[in-house]
Amino acid sequence: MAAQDRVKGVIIHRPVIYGNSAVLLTPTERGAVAPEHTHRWTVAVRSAASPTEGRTDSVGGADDISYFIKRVSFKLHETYPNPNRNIDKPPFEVSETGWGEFEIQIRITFVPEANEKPVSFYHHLKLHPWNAPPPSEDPVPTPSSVPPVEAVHAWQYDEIVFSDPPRAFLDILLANPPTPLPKFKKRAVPPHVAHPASVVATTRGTPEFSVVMEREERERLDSARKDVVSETDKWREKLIEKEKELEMLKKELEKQT
Ligand code: SLL
Repeated sequence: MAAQDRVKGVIIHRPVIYGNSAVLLTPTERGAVAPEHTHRWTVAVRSAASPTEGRTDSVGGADDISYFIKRVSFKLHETYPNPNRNIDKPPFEVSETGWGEFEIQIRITFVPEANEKPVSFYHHLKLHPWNAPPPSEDPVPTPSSVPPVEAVHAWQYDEIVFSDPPRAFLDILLANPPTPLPKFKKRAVPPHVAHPASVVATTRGTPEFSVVMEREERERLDSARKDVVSETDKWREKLIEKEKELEMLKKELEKQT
C-alpha cells in the first residue's frame, strides 16, 4: 500500500480551539501605540488542551499542532495594514492593538501528506466583556462579588475530522496523539462568569477547555440514565408477566395433583 493511498473506514480527529483574548491598554501603552487604540488582542488556533506546566496561563496550546497544520491565515479588518496574515509556524497566532471588534476569517491549511482542502472558521474578535446576567442556576452574584476583569476570552472548541486519511498522514497523526483534555477543570473559573455554552468566559482566571467535556459528560449520563430507566421498566414488565405465568402453572399443577 502506497503512502498516499487512503485508509478506508478510518476516521480520526484532532481537537483544536480558535478565538481570541484581549486586554485593555494602559494610558501609557495607548500613548506609545496609537491614542485611539484601546486594546491589545491575540487571535489564535491552538491545540485544545491547556499546558499543565510552563505557560499555564495559556488557553489551550499544550501541543505543537504543526505536525498536521502547515499554515493558518488570519484575515483581519481592512483598517489593518496587510490584513491577510499568513502564519507558517507555531504559535499560529496574530497579536495586534486596536479599538474595534470585527469578524476574522481563519483559514487552516494542512500539511501536504493530509491531501485535504483548507478549512475556514470565522471568529468574532471580542474585546469587551459580556455583561449578560449569568445563565446558570448559581445564585446571582452581587456586584461586589464579581471579580475585576483582567482579560476577555472568547474561544471556540472544535474537532478537525479526517476521514479515510492517506497512510502516511495517518502514521503522522498516530505518532502525535493529542494531550487529553482534563476530566475536570483544574482552574478556577468563577461559575457566574463562565459561559456554560463552552466557548467563552470573561474571567479573572484563564479559562480551560473542560467545561465542554463536563457538558457532554452530563448529556451522556442523562441519556444513559434514561436508557437504564426504560430497560428497568421493560424487565419489570417481563418479570410481572413471568410471575403471572408461574402462578398459573402452579395452579394447573395443584389441580392435577
Ligand atoms: C467597528 N465594524 O466599527 C467594526 C470595525 C475595525 C477595528 C472595527 C484598526 C486599528 C487601526 C481597528 O481597530 N479596527 O486603526 O489600525 O467596530
